[in-house]
Amino acid sequence: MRRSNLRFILPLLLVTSAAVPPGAQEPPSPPGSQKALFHLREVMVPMRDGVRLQTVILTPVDRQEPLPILFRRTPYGVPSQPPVPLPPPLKELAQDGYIFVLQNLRGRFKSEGVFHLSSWVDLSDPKATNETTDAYDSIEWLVKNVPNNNGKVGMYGVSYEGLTTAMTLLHPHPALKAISEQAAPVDQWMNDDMHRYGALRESYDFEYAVMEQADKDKNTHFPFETYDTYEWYLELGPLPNINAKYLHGLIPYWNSTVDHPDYDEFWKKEAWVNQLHASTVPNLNVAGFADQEDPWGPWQIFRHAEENDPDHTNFMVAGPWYHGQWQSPKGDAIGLLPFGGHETAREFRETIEAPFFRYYLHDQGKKPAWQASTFQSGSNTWRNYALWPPREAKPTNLYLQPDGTLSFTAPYAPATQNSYREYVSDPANPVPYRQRPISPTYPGGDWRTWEVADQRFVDHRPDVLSFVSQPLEHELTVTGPIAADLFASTSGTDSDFVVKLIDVYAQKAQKNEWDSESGPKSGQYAQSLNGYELPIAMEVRRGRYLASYETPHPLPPNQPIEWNIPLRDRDHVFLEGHRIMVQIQSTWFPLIDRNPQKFLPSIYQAAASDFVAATERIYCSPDLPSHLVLPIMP
Ligand code: PG9
Repeated sequence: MRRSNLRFILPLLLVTSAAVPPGAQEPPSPPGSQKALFHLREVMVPMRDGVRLQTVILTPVDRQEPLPILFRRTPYGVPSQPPVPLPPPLKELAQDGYIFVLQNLRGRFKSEGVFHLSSWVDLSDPKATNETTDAYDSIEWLVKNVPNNNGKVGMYGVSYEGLTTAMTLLHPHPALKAISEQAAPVDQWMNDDMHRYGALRESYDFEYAVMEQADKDKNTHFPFETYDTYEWYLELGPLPNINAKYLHGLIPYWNSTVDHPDYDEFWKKEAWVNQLHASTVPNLNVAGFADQEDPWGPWQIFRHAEENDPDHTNFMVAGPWYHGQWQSPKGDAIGLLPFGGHETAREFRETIEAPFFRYYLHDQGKKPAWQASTFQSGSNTWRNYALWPPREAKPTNLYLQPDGTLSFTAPYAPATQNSYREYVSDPANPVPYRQRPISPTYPGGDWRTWEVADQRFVDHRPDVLSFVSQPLEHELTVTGPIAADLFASTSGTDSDFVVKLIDVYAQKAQKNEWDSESGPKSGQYAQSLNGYELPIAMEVRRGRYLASYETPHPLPPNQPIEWNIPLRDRDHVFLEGHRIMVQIQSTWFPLIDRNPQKFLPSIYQAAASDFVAATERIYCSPDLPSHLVLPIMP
């Protein structure tokens, strides 16, 4: 990439930051007067092709005995000072005694080589280098060269750092004894950061590619001219304008995205998890149910490793967390929603993460007695499961009814034969994915919690259909994978459907809330949660990829067809008195790029005139019974 050109094209306006990974980590405390707990040494570690990677080794000052190494590999920058005081995510681990090692990936900051922002691994090519081989070579060097290490290495990290951790599973170094991948993506076309089943995550893909590839030495934030990016992306128009007006072909990942609209070899190589068929290293997978970036990957890694796990070394932890929230200091709430007095992040680190590494790297304590552990939302309780999904969970259909209600009974003939509900989806007026103004993805904080935002901000829109149940007479627990099975038609030849499963909190008269003796703070919570529409699961599918991910097909206009929309694994209790809601819409902007609603060979070549309004119908009849499948616990 001709980096200097980009600097010229975006003069002065690039807002930059270094060493601040996106996601949960709160900024490290500035160095204070406290005594450093670690010695810091920076080294350049050689890889098999001669490229050297910038690596920081933090050795505890007060430990004499040989210690295991905890290793993290990042594209976001490594510290130049020992952390003082110790940030919370390190504190719980540091108590057991570790040598912490942090390394910049190839091509980032002082590390040599080229950063590809990809997860290709070809193990059949002995000359190839990738994140799997770089981790292997680094561990080989570390165990031989770091004084006083005990020969055992662990790796962990969130998101990109989770990805580099997880990719060691494909060919682990023998000294690697335990890993914890946390929010690692596994297939960037199928899900997580960049796409959802082929539907482009426009704002994320574009803003992230700029952040990591505009400048090797920095994390770069695109200089939006407006604060409300909804307005910016709408004004931008079709996607070819990104290169035509702003990037001029200089950001490789963005170019690859628009050059490869379909699930072709480029993306299949990216899907590294398809090479994984066993639990090769003890692994604590961690996922956030409300992760706005990588909610899907950890579950795929868990399932792939389950294919062969005779020693039971493959574990899953999940909670109602935003991206990486389990590494924040407390994790006692997400957005307006308190976690019932639990400090879930601290509890996770103290009772799950630290004991996991203690067992495998210090030979102390016990192996987890469960396969999955979740912090269940709704009940606000930690739950352990011997198996995931639990066998007791019974897949149960919840039907969308033509009168806008939801029920566990299928629509019946003849009164409701061929019934449907419809709306007009207009790409010129797309549904915002969160309440405007929509600030840039990074570095602001409000991106983090949009997946739990009150959906009342759209339920009045004529292009959003809502279906809602009666208040529940008993609590209802859903544990395991959820899916939507819609029968839908469009008047166009391509279209998207977004499905949201929502927990509608009870509405009570305000007087009752203020009668409580628990004081104004809880009163405020109660008031803002009165009637709150809390998303439990949300996902989009793009019509052109219903029949094949590799070869897009036009949709038959005005003909109902089946849309299967996976809504991922969940663990949630809908409390008594709450209602269940399903919302359906066809735009989710600018999170997902607008579908022209007219079939084109590539949406990324669309012109402004290609975008047309379409009438969308959701069928709710005995023959075409749109429904959700909920894994209901007894
Ligand atoms: N979600 C970010 C990311 C991970 C892997 C690839 C691309 C982006 C991250 O937070 O690191």
